[in-house]
Amino acid sequence: MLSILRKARLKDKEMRILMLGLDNAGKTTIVKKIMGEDVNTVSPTLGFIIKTIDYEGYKLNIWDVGGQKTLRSYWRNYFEKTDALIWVVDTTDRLRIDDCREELHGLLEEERLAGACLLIFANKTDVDGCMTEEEIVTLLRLNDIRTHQWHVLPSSAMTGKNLNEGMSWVVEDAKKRLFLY
Ligand SMILES: Nc1nc2c(ncn2[C@@H]2O[C@H](COP(=O)(O)OP(=O)(O)O)[C@@H](O)[C@H]2O)c(=O)[nH]1
Ligand SMILES: [Mg+2]
Repeated sequence: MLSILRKARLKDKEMRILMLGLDNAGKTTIVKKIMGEDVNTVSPTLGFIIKTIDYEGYKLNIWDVGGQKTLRSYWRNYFEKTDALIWVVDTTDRLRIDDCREELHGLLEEERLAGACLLIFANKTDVDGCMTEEEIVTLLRLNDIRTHQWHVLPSSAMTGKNLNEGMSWVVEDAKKRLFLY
């Protein structure tokens, strides 16, 4: 049933993308940068923000949900009908990388996210001393993921590095999985 709904929406060229990760990872800044907005005026997200981006003829509805510990229990309210999950990691935050891994692997067990592909933005790679892509793969145990198609990209919401590449992967993967083309 869900997959039928999904197909119908894809025919309308609409996708629902859920942007999650710990607080301060750069989710809101990434969305702003993609939208061409000023990235120097971001404040912590207390609830959620929905932004619609037109991308290669697709209407991408991006849900940017607050990541503070107190808000994480509300994430599940946003799972329904998600086509893609974008997990944003702060590559400068070594202290919380274990917390980040636990939250991510917990999410992937959610039945309602079963059909979604997973893009991981290893963000803030413009900062010296940040963790490398290889470190992120190891520390987040990405190679253990069997349930979802995943892809990791080093990114920067400041310079815009790999943001378009990421959105493009998400759109291509969603199209492929639905055998519409
Ligand atoms: N250097 C650097 N700072 C970033 C980057 N992305 C976000 N930030 C900063 O990190 C902080 C948290 O960003 P925000 O988008 O609010 O994170 P969110 O809680 O995940 O939505 C802000 O001070 C941003 O300016 C990045 O790619 N590079
Ligand atoms: Mg935010």
